[in-house]
Amino acid sequence: MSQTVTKPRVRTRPKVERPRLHKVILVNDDFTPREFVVTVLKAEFRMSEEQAYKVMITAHRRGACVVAVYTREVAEEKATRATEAGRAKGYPLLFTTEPEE
Ligand code: TYC
Repeated sequence: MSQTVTKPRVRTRPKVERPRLHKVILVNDDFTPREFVVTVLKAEFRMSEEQAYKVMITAHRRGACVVAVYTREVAEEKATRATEAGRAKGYPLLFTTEPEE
């Protein structure tokens, strides 16, 4: 006796998840000159003078400020380069990264 086996007609949709984004955070310190922070923000994060000043002054007043959001690799690369720019001048300027919720 022949049997017909019918597949359940349920489509499985492959789950394609977007990569989690990571924040680059500028941390305040008491030594790095304000103008240098602005210069680094403009160079590394392609910000205008006005945007860079706002981010710098927010970090200065509140202790830290989110600069931008990227994929993990790009966020880490930019944070490292920007931190290194400060270190090259002897400043303790620090950029960190953290995953977005
Ligand atoms: N607080 C520094 C000053 O008064 C300026 C500064 C701002 C340094 C933001 C770091 O992330 C920073 N010279």
